[in-house]
Amino acid sequence: MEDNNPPGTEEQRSVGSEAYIALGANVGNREQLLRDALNLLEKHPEISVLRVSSIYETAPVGYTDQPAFLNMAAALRTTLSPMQLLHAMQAMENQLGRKRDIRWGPRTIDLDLLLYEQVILPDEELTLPHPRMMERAFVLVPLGDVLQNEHTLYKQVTAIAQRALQDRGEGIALWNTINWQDASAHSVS
Ligand code: X6L
Ligand code: MG
Ligand code: MG
Repeated sequence: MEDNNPPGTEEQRSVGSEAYIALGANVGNREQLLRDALNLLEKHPEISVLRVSSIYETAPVGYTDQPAFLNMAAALRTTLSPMQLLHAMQAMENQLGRKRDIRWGPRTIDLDLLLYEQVILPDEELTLPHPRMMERAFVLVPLGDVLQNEHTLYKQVTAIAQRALQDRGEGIALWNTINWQDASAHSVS
């Protein structure tokens, strides 16, 4: 029998919209918090986690007197609108103990919506694409792992990411790699 279907499940290739998010954590068990966030996203009935980046340890930017971050990125497929997805991500931040005290300060988990299909949204609550993503190596290095070659931003993002990874001054180092396909449990312990 011949298989003429493109790779991936029907859900992965056509239902809903593709979105890219950035994840960060610098308080508590940082790697576990990233994994918990991915599992919460996957558990949501209208979100599927398609691909995950490596995890990078990154020097804090903006407010520098705080612990190092673990940062990563993920490609999602979702039937939620951009604003619904943002609100779902904020609920997950709260569920994972996010407290909002110091601006740019330490956080158990930070989930940022970077891209949603080709949507351009100049809303005060949600700006798409994320207005500062192209200036932040701790976003672009992991994003380069999950963007597909065909994406309109692939060349630009991976060019900046390669330079940042080679330049030790950017303070970004590979920490660990998650094999999402083989992470069959996908459960929050
Ligand atoms: C001047 C002024 C230059 C402000 C940069 C940059 C502010 C980034 C905030 C900035 C400025 C941010 C993370 C982080 C934060 C993170 C790492 C932010 C918000 N989040 N550093 N700093 N990873 N490494 O996820 O992104 S606070
Ligand atoms: Mg952030
Ligand atoms: Mg945020």
